[in-house]
Amino acid sequence: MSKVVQFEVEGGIGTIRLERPPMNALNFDVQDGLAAAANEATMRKDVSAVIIYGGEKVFAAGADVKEMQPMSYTDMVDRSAALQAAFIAIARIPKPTVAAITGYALGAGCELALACDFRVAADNAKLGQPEVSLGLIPGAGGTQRLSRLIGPARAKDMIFTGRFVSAEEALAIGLVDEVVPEAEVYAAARRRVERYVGGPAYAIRGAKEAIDRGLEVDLDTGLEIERMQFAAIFATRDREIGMKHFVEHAPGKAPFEGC
Ligand code: CO8
Repeated sequence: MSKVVQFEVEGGIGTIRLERPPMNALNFDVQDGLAAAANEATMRKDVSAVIIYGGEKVFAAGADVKEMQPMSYTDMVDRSAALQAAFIAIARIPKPTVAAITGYALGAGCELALACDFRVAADNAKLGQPEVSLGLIPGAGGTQRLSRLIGPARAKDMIFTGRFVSAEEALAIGLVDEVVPEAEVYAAARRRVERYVGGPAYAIRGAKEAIDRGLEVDLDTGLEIERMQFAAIFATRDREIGMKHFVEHAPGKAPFEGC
């Protein structure tokens, strides 16, 4: 178990908790801990949804600049692959994921939130991709996931300027999905995903894979991914349970088994 990334499960919801005060700077240990936690969240049957949380004051202020500063080009060629692999592991958790954002979500911190399905932010949160101010560009998915989420022009504005975006603006441009008082962020994130506990896990998984993989390809290929996922779902027990319940009773509230 990593010291700087904890993984705890309660009531069917896994929480990946960053524990590197004061700013949860994402050093190599944190990056490796995130990859391990993503793997555990993926494999555990008792986990239906995942929250990524940095604590009550700050989500994460980016990669560890002090650790990166002495690195050479070849050091970074090697390390950047591991960093991207960690964030891809988070993005590929086949269950609903939500980032619970307090305080700063900057650089790789913002990119970590972008790797989740949803983002709940504190009303005083600040999000940004300030890498240009260090003479860098985003390196953990920011140029790709941010552009896909909020559109290329808004992403370019954030990335070219490096400015911090308030929670209010983030909500307006679709960078976050919900804004709540700081003290309520974790509870709001739990509320957002607890509806999936006891749900049709493989239908949700199939839908997530179809949406995420489909966004990476042309429409025709995306529709084919959807069609294959749709047909495959017919092999699940929950498909039988859900349709039988509809026919014999009414829509909704089917007693799914998660298989
Ligand atoms: N890395 C390392 N240390 C940090 C970081 C960071 N990203 N952010 C803050 N700290 C440290 C500060 O140096 C300070 O340390 P100390 O107490 O030893 O001096 C401590 O945290 C507290 O920070 P501040 O005193 O600066 O606190 P403020 O409240 O004044 O400011 C800010 C908070 C606004 C968050 C400010 O610290 C800041 O701007 N931080 C840097 C933000 C940033 O530039 N993030 C992007 C980093 S680059 C990146 O993420 C690239 C991703 C791809 C990398 C690929 C790698 C493989």
